[in-house]
Amino acid sequence: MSRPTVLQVGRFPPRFNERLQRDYQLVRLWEQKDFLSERGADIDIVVTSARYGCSAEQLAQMPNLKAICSFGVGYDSIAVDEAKARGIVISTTPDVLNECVADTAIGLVIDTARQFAASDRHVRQGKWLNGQYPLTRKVSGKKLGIVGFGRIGKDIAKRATGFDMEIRYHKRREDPDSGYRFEADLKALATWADFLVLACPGGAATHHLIDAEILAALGANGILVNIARGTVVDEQALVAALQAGTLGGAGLDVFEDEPRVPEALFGMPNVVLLPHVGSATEETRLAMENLVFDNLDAFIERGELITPL
Ligand code: 8YV
Repeated sequence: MSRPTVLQVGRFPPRFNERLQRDYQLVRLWEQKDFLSERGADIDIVVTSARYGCSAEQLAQMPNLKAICSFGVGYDSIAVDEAKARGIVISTTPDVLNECVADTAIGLVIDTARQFAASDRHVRQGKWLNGQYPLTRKVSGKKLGIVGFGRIGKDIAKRATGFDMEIRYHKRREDPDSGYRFEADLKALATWADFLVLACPGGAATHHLIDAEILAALGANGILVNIARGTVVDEQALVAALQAGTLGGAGLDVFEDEPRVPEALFGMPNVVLLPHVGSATEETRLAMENLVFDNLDAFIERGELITPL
């Protein structure tokens, strides 16, 4: 393909923006808001992210679109069915972020159970001078349920074995080669688990999978950790369970309406709130960027993606 026109849906960090601008014939959608309605037919390739996505409405405005290269592993914000129906290929950035996201999951398990973030606040606010921080919950040797057992879920399990945890997982179909115990019934997994970690894709199929019933099953000593998508959890039910003390705690990297986080959670010491930073390290974000460019270049040169969906 000779010099295709690439649409960049939203702003990335400067290094990423500059490389796109330098190496491609680029349209920045946030700078030319009417471009799609006026000249959408010019666009050959979309560069987007799990955050910005590419909607069915946007797709309809780009009749000559051939490929979508997305930064991130999640694709719930991309109109995948509409794209596939038109033969538009999609790439994401799988694998390169597994380790950092799995590290974040384990970090949240530890921080939520041991309340390190709240203990840190205790020190900073001078409260240690008036007394010890209350006792918290042990992590090692506990029961860990993992919901979604793809590459990230397996990396979480691998790390948890180092903490002598007993591990079971739930997904749509059993993975007989995984070496871990499958639990077909999500409620039974939540009842069994001390920690329930969500590592499944977002989207319609998992919307509010974790509802009031599952939270009640996890119980007053149970901890929920979400590094997947905010939409997987019924956030109102989560807030209610934490307020009522019927759920032991929550470690959350993702929310239903980011960057808005329910203020009711702010004062809770048994809740850890992260601003969607699972993959946000220098090393991993560079690897994700490079994979976007590798996909773009492979598609422009050979009409093939390296990591197609
Ligand atoms: C990023 C993510 O925050 O990969 C994903 O699906 O949610 C994260 O790694 C996201 O890609 C940034 O838009």
